[in-house]
Amino acid sequence: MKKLNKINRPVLVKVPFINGLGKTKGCEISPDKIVNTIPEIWCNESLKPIKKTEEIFNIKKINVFNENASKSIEAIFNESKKIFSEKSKQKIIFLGGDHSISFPITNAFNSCFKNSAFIILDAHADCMKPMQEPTHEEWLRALIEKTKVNPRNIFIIGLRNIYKDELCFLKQKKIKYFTTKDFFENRNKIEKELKKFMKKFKNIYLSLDIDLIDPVFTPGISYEEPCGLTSREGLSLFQKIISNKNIKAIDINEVNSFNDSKNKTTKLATKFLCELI
Ligand SMILES: [Mn+2]
Repeated sequence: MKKLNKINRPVLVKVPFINGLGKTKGCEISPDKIVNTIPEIWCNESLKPIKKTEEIFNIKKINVFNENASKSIEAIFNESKKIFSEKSKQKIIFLGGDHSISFPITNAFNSCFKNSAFIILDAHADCMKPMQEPTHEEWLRALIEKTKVNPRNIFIIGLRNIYKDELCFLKQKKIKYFTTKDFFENRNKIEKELKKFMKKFKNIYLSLDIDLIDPVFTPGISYEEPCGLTSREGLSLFQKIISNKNIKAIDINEVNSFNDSKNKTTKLATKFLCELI
């Protein structure tokens, strides 16, 4: 009985990996910081009480080697593949690290689930020309160019500062993307499209870069991009997405604990996390 109970808890995987050419230093300590902040959240927004951390999540950690990106990427790919193949009935949550963690995890997700799809909430497109070991600014392009992920199965919301090359790439690959401006001008239409998208795919991965939110609410990030969503708007969008049963795995990344002030960003990420119980 006890064992069954354990299986039924959402799996929470710490991934303390950074590959941001030094600019994301501070993100590697965030998985521990976020987990340690769970006791500050007494209930989620459905007023479901948050019990002891180890009673609500089945916590795992992927061992990474921040001085060796290629070894780390391989370890994250292999470990997440193992976790996906356990076929948990609950959602699987990964805590970064910077956004580079999403390259090996989404690659593993796509190799474990047929016709998988990806929803990405991010201020940046992360579609710069990838290096051998894709950084947090390149992971999505690497995923499309180096793996079998279908670019038409990608849905991005929140873009507000991207390079010309990235825009060309998004258009050329026919990736569905919406800017922060689009979101505010056509929120209902985008949410309807999102709903349709989520109905179409049985296995969806959600990646949340915390810079979707305005830096006023999130001082603990590596690149500040003004005029983002408020924390309320971001959480409400997140709640709408995770309520869909086709969302099988989620990552929350780019919380930079070194730049944080009064634990604000960490606590916000923890609040997002607690919506998943
Ligand atoms: Mn990103």
